[in-house]
Order: sequence, then C-alpha cells, then structure tokens
Amino acid sequence: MSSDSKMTLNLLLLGRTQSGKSASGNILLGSIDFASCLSLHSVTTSCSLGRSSHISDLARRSGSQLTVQVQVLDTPGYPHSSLSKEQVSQEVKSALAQHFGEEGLHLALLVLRADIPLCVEEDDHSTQLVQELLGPKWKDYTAVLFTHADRVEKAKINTEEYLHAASDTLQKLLQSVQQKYIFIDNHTTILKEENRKALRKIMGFLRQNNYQTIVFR
Ligand SMILES: Nc1nc2c(ncn2[C@@H]2O[C@H](COP(=O)(O)OP(=O)(O)OP(=O)(O)O)[C@@H](O)[C@H]2O)c(=O)[nH]1
Ligand SMILES: [Mg+2]
Repeated sequence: MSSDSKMTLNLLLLGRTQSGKSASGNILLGSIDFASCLSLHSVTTSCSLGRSSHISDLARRSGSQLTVQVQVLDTPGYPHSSLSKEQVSQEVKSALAQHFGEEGLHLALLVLRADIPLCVEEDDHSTQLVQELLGPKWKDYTAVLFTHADRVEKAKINTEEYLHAASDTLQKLLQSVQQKYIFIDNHTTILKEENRKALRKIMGFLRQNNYQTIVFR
C-alpha cells in the first residue's frame, strides 16, 4: 500500500490459452490494453503490464476515500500452443520480479472458462504453475476468475446452481482458495459496472488477507 489515501493494487492473470485472460485484464483496467481475440493459437506470447487510471469511488479507509490504481500483469497461457511450461514459467517469473519485485503481488487470478467443466489434469496444470510461482502460501494469494459468465447466464444457471453442480475438481480448487471467486462477463456492454463489481470483490479478498503481498526478487 503506498499511503493512507492511495493504494496500488497488483494483480496477476494466469490460466490456459484462450480462457479470456487478456479480455479480463481489460475489464479490470477499464481500458483496452491487451490484445484479446478468438484464435486457434495462443495470442499472448509475452507478459505485459497494464495500469488503470486513479479510481476514487471504489473503497474507503479510516472514513476517507481511497484512491486506487490497478496494475494487471497479463501472461501467456499455460498450456500454450508454442511455449513449453518452463518457458511460460520463466517469462512470468521475470515479469513478476520486474514489475512487482518491490511492492509485491496482492492477488493471482486463475482464469477459467465458466462454460467449460474443469477437468482433473487441467487443474493440475494451472495449480502447479500457481504453486511454483507463488510458493507454499499460494492459496492465500489466489482467487478463481470465471470468464464467459454471459454464457452461464444465457443457460439460465445462477451462481448457486453453478457451484452446486460444479465438478469435484472445481469444488476442490475453490475450497483450496477459500471460496475466493468472481464471475466476469467480458462481452458485456456495461463495462464500467462490470469493472467496479469485479474490483469491489477483489478489494474484499485483499481485506480478508490484510492487504498482504508476496514479494519477488
Ligand atoms: N462470450 C464470452 N467470450 C469471451 C469472454 N471472455 C473472453 N471471451 C472470448 O474468448 C476469446 C479469447 O479471449 P482472450 O482474452 O484473447 O483470451 P486469452 O486467455 O488472453 O487468450 P491467449 O492470449 O490466447 O492465451 C476472445 O474471442 C474473447 O472475446 C466472456 O466472458 N464471454
Ligand atoms: Mg491473452
């Protein structure tokens, strides 16, 4: 945290190729910083950092308005269409040290498509990478970000039903991260509303963890 009235929120996006990481990054930043499109190969091949403008209607602390700036690190997906696990991991590790080396990371968002069941081996891929990057305390610093919430809504499944019907693999993952999850519709037309809804939820997760960060050197 930078000062009593200002805060920089450092977020990391991780997840499989084409899960909607870059689109979610754009929603969290409230601007189109990252290339996001449907593709038959992985679109993002290197890490990049996006910064939002200063947001003053998000949170209060000690009775006064808190000004928040969001920093989002977008990453190549894993599994990736042309990079190995070692290459993705190395790329993310050096970007974490470069961008969050001093201030640290508040939260890693494990991006999953809400409209596709989470399978056993896929969960191994993603959680292994998060564990490798964040270390033994990964559960305190990780939340699940479900994209394609619009498709779930279209199927008339509400959040409660969705979580109840989720695969054992997904249930276990959500348990590991202490039920920290958010749903995002990246195709919404009310971008600001989606942005504030997601950021408010994320601020709640951070409060739960006393605004602690993981530092990378
Ligand atoms: N309907 C719907 N489509 C989405 C949503 N989020 C992402 N998409 C679509 O999914 C495709 C992939 O999105 P990206 O943001 O490029 O995904 P990514 O994970 O960054 O992909 P890579 O960089 O290739 O790993 C794009 O066509 C997006 O428009 C969502 O919430 N709803
Ligand atoms: Mg991408």
